[in-house]
This record gives sequence, structure tokens and C-alpha cells, in this order.
Amino acid sequence: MLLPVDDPSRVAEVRRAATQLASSQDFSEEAIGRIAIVATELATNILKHAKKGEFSIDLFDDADGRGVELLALDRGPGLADVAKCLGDGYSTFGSRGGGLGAAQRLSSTFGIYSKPSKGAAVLARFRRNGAASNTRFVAGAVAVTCPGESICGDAWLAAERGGAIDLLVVDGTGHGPFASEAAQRAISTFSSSKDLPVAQHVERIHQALRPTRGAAVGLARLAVASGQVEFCGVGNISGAVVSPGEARSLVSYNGMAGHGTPQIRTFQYGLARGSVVVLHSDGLSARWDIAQYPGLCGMHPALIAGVLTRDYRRGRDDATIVALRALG
Ligand SMILES: [Mn+2]
Repeated sequence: MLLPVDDPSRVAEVRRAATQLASSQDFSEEAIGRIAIVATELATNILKHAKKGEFSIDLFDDADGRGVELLALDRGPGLADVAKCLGDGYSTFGSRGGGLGAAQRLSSTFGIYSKPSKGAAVLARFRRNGAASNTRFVAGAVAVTCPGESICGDAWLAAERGGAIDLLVVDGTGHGPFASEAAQRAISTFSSSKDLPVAQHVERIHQALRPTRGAAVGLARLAVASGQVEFCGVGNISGAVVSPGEARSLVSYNGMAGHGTPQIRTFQYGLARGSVVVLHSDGLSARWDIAQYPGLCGMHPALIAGVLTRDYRRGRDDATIVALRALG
């Protein structure tokens, strides 16, 4: 979920949402307390230094483990010196960064992307004890429900199968419960069909969605060993392979899974080590340019998803973006 932070009362809302999610995940009281402290600190920082921003609170399940993720996003002046802000005892009045060092110590994964005049994104992940993972990817996602709806009509899933990593993003047509029904059916169809070529997954989803409103579907398969990505898309899921200074767009055919007879074809792309595959629904404009964000593509994928959501969300639709980096 994405919450606005534009007023002091929002800090308590952010803290409540974060602790509620953590409570639903079997975190200890002590861990929930840490999450509350960091949520409060990061939300307060937004108000203090940028006046307003947004706060994403979600679950994660990847090589970082399993747990709760906090992502603070603003378009304020940014942090002049990230390293300095994280240093102990850095609390000069009026400067940013008081509390960031503490937030880093209290979280299991922490990161900041800041660009002067463009704003800051701060990531804090809290891994559940015993929820270690042997997954060989890190995935960061932000999912935003269409204003006025209580359920998101987009859905996504990342899974490691047979030595490759599959990333599926689905945008159910329209928004609300019927969009969500189509998206969820696409996810469950994919989950129940093992070991198929990419295009066959999309074909099966297309058939399974016939009784629904239909959906846009994008499925990327990262084969790390051979340095390749396969992508098959029907409808408006945008994709790119992002490496330093460059984003290579992935090709989708027009149409809608579940309706008519869309072209279902797989394209191949190179996947350099460390590259990030980004897929998103049309709730985000596809006109982002990674070159505008020096250093971002090497950062934690959650920061990439967060910064692009902050700057390119359209706002009248569900919006979902997932950035995924294969490891090793
Ligand atoms: Mn949409």
C-alpha cells in the first residue's frame, strides 16, 4: 500500500499500518517496536525535509529473506551527503539525516537513493527471524490501488523455477473487484502450470481469462547462466532491461489476454550481470529514462521501483511496478 505523508497526523497512520502488517506476519513484539520506530522516523523525515511525500508499506520475499518493507519517497531537496547522514552523531539542527543512522541499524536491509533537487527514497526492510531464503533474486515492488477502490486490479509474482527466474505482472482490465479477479486468475494459472515455455504460459493465461474481463500480461524469464531474458507480453505491460546508463525496452503485442486472438510471441534480450528487469502496468507512464537517475540502476530494486512510482505514476488507475535483479 502507498500512503500519503503530507500532514503530521499521517505519521501515526504510517506507523499503525506498518505495525499492523508486521503483527500479521508473526514478528516479535521487539521487532514490531523496531519497525514502529523506523516508520515514525522516516515519515517524520519526509515532513521535516520535504514537507510531503509518500510511504509504501509491503511484504517482501526474496534473497533478503521474508518480512516487511518500508519505503519513504519524497521530492524534496534530497540528501547532500548520504554517508554523512548515516554517521553517528550527525544531528546538526535543520539538516537531514537525524535518525537515518539509527534506522539503518534497526533494519535488516537498508538503502538510500538521493538526487539533489529530485528528492530522496529511503528503504528499510525487516526480515522475520527464521525466514531466511535461498532465492537467487532480489525483487522490489510498489503496488498502488486506484483511488476510490479497496482492491488492486494489478497483480505480480516472481518465482525461481528450473534454474530460471520468472517475473509475471498482470493488469486486470479496468479497476476494482473484476479487474482483480482477472489478475488473480492469471497468477493462479501461472502458479499451477510448471515448467512451460514463456509463450505457453501466456497462452494458458489467455485461455483461462476468457470468462473474465481480460488483462494485460507480461512474463519475463531471466536465465542468468546464459545471460538472456525472454519476454512475452500481451497488452499494456511495459518492460525494460536496465543496466548502467541504458534501458532496453521489451516488446509486447497489442491486445488483451482472455479476449480475441492476440499475438503471443516471445522475444529474447541480453541480460548483463547485475542488470535489473523492470515490468510495470500502465498506471505508470512508460516515458521514464533511467539515464536521468545516475547510479539508480545499481541500487536495491525496491529503490528503483519506488523512485519510478514517485515520479511516473499517473494516478487514475491501479499502478504496479516490479524491479528484479538476479544474483550470481
Ligand atoms: Mn491499468
